[in-house]
Amino acid sequence: MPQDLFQAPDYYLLDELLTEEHKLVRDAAREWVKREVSPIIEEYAQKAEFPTQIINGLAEIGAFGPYIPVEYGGAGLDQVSYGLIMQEIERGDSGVRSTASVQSSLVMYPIWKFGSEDQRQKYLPKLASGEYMGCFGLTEPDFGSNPGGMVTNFKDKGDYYLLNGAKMWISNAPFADIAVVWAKNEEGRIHGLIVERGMEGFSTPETHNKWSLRASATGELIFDNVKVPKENLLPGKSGLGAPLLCLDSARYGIAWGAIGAAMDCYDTALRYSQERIQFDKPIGAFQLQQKKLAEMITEITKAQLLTWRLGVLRNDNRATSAQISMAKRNNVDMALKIARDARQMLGGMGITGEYPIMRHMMNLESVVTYEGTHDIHLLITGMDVTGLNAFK
Ligand code: TGC
Ligand code: FAD
Repeated sequence: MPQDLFQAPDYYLLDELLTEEHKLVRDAAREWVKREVSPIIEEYAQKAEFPTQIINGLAEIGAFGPYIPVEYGGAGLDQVSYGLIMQEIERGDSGVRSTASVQSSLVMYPIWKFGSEDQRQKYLPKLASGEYMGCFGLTEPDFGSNPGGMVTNFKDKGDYYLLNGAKMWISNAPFADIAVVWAKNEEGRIHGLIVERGMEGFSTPETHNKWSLRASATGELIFDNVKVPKENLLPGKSGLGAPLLCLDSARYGIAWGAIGAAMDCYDTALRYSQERIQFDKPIGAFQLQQKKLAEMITEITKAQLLTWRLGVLRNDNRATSAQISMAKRNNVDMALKIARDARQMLGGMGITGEYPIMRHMMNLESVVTYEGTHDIHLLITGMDVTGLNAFK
């Protein structure tokens, strides 16, 4: 990829809504992405490999547990800072943001919120530093949008729990040291269990041939009579609401992250439109190309405002799950449309790895599906405003 010349659009002067700490955190993440992610990410996406050498850097910019208290190794930041870090990382690549989202919101968050003090002490500092990497197993081959139907289960064997079943489409699975796994007990109640690599009967085969999120490692989790120590059960919360609370936090991060991908596509297309000459004029002088750019910056600005407000509500513990669904759905859809338009603006160059747009576009096809599909989030909004359930 050519040199990373990214300049973040701020059409409505939204920087004025940020604190000095927000800007410091964001700028540190932005500089790190320019230095450590942009120069290598295309190569890793092409070879379908997660760049493990960036794990320490992710930990250093506070991307692992930004809002987890400092006493557990987290950065102790607020929700807007968390969002800004996700925005900057996804500006580099959605797959890298995935790794950070899973580690923070789907592994550290449940251990922090539903774990015992011993579990917090044992796992959180190592997850914050990147010494341990984690993954989150909710989805199963036959239960994606409907995780409540899961069949992965555990039985109480006195000294330990015996875990059986399989999870599919699990980000970070191939290299994770631990997995937070959601499974049903003998009464059919969902609980979270911490499964460690090396436990007998536990394997994590990698999923190959993805055209999307190629720089993120995805795999299965297979449990064949795995003996899980009883102290590895998360004691603080059970039921589907427990994993869904983790998803609230991760979906919120994705709402910010998608803005990052959209900004990168817009910024690339804007610069190209000023440099590329056709019919003796920069293509940015043609009305059709201006329409695309004007609509992009309008949608980015609307998403920035929506998401900043959601961050403020989350800082006050006032954001609802349905509000988070609206932002995740809107922002990912917005980013995907911008990526498609931006790709067209680059003509043939848009399909090459010389520019980041095609990679963002392909990545966003996963982002629009995971953490609740576009349709599922629409149904959540529909149910919230009507009070009527259209899922079942
Ligand atoms: P339903 O009966 O509505 O609810 C069951 C219980 O959960 C509570 N609840 C929530 N709690 C917290 N946050 C939320 N967002 C919640 N939504 C529901 C609810 O109050 C109830 O509690 P209780 O105490 O009454 O039992 O459940 P349902 O079976 O009808 O399903 C609802 C539905 C469809 C919205 C939900 O299942 C859903 O969101 N499905 C989508 C599944 C999904 O998002 N999977 C994501 C897997 S992880 C992933 O994709 C990671 S990608 C990572 C990356 O790389 O970034
Ligand atoms: P399905 O649920 O089979 O949906 C298929 C289609 O049917 C969709 O369009 C959906 O919107 C629609 N549909 C389903 N139900 C309804 C309904 N009631 N009304 C109308 N339409 C409906 N999961 C994890 O647990 N951990 C991870 O780390 C993780 N990482 C992932 C990484 C990648 C790259 C991908 C692609 C997925 C990942 N997932 C992960 C799984 C992801 O959350 C699921 O793919 C997602 O929830 C959708 O499930 P599904 O693929 O089984 O689709």
